Amino acid sequence: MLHGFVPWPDEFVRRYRNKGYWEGYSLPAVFGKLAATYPDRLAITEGSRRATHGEIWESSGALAVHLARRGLKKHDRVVFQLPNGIDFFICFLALTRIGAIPVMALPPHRETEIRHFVTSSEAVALFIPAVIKDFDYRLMANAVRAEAPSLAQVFVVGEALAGQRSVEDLLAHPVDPDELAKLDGRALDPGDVVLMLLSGGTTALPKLIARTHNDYVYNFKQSARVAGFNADTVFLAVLPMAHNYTLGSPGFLGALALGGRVVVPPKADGETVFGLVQKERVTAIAAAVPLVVLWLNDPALSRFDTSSLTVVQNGGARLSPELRSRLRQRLACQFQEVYGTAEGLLNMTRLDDPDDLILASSGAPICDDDEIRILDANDRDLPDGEAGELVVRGPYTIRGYYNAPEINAKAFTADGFYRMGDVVKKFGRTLVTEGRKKDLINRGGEKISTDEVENFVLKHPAVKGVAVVAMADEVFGEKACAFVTLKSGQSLSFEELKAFLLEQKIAKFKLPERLEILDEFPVSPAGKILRRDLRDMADARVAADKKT
Ligand code: DBH
Repeated sequence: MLHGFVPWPDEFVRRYRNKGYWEGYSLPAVFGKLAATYPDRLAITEGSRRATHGEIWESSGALAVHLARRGLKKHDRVVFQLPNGIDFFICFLALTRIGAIPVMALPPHRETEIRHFVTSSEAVALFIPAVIKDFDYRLMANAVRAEAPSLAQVFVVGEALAGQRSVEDLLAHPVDPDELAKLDGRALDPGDVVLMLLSGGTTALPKLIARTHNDYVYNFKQSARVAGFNADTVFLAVLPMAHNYTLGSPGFLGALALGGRVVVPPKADGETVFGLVQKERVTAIAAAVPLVVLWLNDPALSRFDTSSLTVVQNGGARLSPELRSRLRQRLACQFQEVYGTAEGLLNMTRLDDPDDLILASSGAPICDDDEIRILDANDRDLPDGEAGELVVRGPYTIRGYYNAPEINAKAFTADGFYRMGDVVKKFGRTLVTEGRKKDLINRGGEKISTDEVENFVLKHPAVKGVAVVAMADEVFGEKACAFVTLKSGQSLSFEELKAFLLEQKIAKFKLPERLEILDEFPVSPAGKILRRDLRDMADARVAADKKT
């Protein structure tokens, strides 16, 4: 077992096995079995490229052998930053087949974040694309490697720089089938860690979420069942495949595991997406608030035949009843709200729920053994219908972050319930999210840690104090607004702040989208910054700007 992983207590291990949630086989074994049974079944379509289960299994096996030869082994952490596509799945499977642990970074992450993932996971390797939209990931990788002694190898999908390895080059060399058989023959412990996800982040730096084969296979299979996925499912993977939602909730792994196939669009606009829905007869899309808004306002939508669609999901941030209803009407398919977290718990509306739940609720847990409670400020249980903090224990919810005992003491209750950080009302098993306890900004599903961004802003020499808060936005729901106090005689423009933050090599989605300079912060009698007042101020100023 990986050191630093927090296991479930024995009693729960027994329960989850006995009830059949933990089936006892590894994540790659799920796809090995599919490849053996249906080698010629189409798995992923990416532009003009198509790959069957057999082809993907073969390539990932060959790559696994090459990686093992180059020293990668069980429990090695590998920061994984690939864009959506066939190669994503081949590389992901290759790593998990040798028991190495992909740490799922996202394409927008930049040097500062990648360095943190490498350092905190003690990664020995990095998987990156070559260049996307003028950004050269290979140069970033070299800069990270120069400062991170653990990072021995960089693997590039595409052309590699000197000292790096191209995945295509590796795959051009055939491998000895015996060598692969030997490698695949080494049984993986299904109770061991298969991958690490990044937390939505309330702390200055994202925490690592270690998920096991047993729990993650259950996560994607069970959520796929709740989404009605089957062998006829054609799943459109439009959001990042490295994110828990599109990875395994149910995501592309859930669609493939139940026998369906996956389509990867080159872009997320209405024309592209619905052109592909028509062409590939897509049945399911995992969307998020900004995409729904974009699509519903796109006249292109009416030009395409979308009759193949059976379900459109929304995850990341709650979708309003109005938009749920419009989506259902425009696309003539069912709507499904997915309220989940990379730490585990997934809630989904059921496809046959009554309309009031489909249109207004946050769904119910996907497993009967998800123990959910709503707690007051003193950790006492609240009755149904009263808003409090949602906490959860269950067969696919972690018992602790990787290697983070101090954080775990706060993020979990003494009896092992994970604190979701959301303010929620419960009605039986159905949940309705109301707000949030933790300090973060939910930018259309993308979680931004205010703490993290404040630390970056504070580095500016003109800045004395800062508070980053959520401001309401029609498309994203929330965006970040930075309130700043300045050192005497200093000035700071919005453009200067943005340029300064970009110089710190962080993901663009974290940048504040408004700057307000204050003489001093509104504070409580105890001297605490009144963030609620700042949020109201931000909303008032946005509204005032709109009028002029
Ligand atoms: O926001 C999330 O992190 C999220 C949303 C929907 C998630 O992790 C998931 C489904 O699995």
